[in-house]
Amino acid sequence: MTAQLSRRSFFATAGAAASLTLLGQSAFQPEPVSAASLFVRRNVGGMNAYDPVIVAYRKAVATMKALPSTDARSWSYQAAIHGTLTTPAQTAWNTCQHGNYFFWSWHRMYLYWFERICRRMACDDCFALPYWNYNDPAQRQLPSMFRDTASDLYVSARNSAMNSGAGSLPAWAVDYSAGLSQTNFNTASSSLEGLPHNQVHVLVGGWMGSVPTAAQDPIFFLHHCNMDRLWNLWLAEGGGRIDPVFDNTWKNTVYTFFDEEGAQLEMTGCQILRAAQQLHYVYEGEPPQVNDFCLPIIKLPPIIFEKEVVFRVSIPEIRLENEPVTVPVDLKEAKQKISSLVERKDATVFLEIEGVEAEHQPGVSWQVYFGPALSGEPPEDSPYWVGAIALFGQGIHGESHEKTKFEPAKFAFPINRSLAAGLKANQERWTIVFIPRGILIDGKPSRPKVESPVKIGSISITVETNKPGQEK
Ligand SMILES: [Cu+2]
Repeated sequence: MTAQLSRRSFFATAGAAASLTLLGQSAFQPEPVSAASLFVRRNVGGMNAYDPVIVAYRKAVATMKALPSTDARSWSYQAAIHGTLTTPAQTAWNTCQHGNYFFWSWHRMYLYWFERICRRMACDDCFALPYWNYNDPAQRQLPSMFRDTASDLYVSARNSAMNSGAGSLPAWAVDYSAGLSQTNFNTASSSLEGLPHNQVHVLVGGWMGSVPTAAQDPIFFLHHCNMDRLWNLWLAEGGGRIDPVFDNTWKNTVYTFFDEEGAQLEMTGCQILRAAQQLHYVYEGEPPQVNDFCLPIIKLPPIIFEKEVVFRVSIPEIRLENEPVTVPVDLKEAKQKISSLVERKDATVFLEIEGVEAEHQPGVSWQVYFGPALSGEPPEDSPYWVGAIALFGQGIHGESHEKTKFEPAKFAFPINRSLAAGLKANQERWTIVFIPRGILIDGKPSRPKVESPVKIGSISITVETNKPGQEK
């Protein structure tokens, strides 16, 4: 009885918050939350098809699929909010944010309202979305209930080996330590968007590999819960990590969604900073959430980040196809400067790869190596692996339309570790190598065929430095 009462008061609170939103976000006040009204987004690892969370999600998916597509709570409408090629576009369609600093905030809002709709559709007041923790070596296959062809969670438009269970995500594609170690919000968000986010989209493949279809696959929401969880984990690392609460555009840009009644509403960044306090959910197993606030008295960030180009790599025309591509880099003239930067604690050096584009989804990821000339494959734990390129959201001509204009993709890989190792070995001739990669099949690396070659516009070495800003 107590639980039910608190649940009802939760809905009342959330409803009040939603209507205040329409009057302007300044009126929004987070309510204190009691433990009983917190929803827990659980790890899907270890769940089976009969777990109440899975049963409820299945039911929600089936119910949403049965709604007419004009209903904003229907499966197809919800997926179209993320992206669609269907025209004419309805309210809120194609509003997903990729390749910019709204990536985390927009997807958090999207998951929140989607989850509330699922809760209603499943007639399960306790329902919360599960998350897929593919960083756990035991969870690199697609969760089993999503591979059951009789289930509403099954989609045939995926990499067939991922669907059969023979396929699994390789460790390099899901190791998010490089992203978590970045202290600048923009840098961290963009790094984690590139890896694991883009990697998982492209390697699960099929609908997941393309923005206009990705959210039609029920696994999308478990993948994005994990990305949302990584936002909390990133903040919990401390060390000056903070959300862009100093940035008016980030704080006040308004996005449109629909609630479980199908009513349209609007939301801003300031309303979703604190998952537990404002949105009433936590992730199973996460450290205590960090509570950032949009306070008007904050003038400047506690840390100011600045980025500058150190060295432009002169490159030939690069086309990434089925074979590895090697680009020689002569660092002689920049060596002094780079060695001094690598020693600084307040500087991160990046290999920036820009102007990345393809006609269609290549269906492949390129692992990027930056180090001495290679004879054969470097070992998996080589310090010279710096990241991987998988296109999702940006850089694909065939996915642009009048609502989402084409933009080339860009990637920035931290290379301090690689540079330190190379400089220690007194190395002057460097190489960048792009090696096409796919999923593991029966535990062994596969080499899928590249479906659309990738062009690279420019490569440079940049440095991001940080210095203390104004006291809060
Ligand atoms: Cu995504």
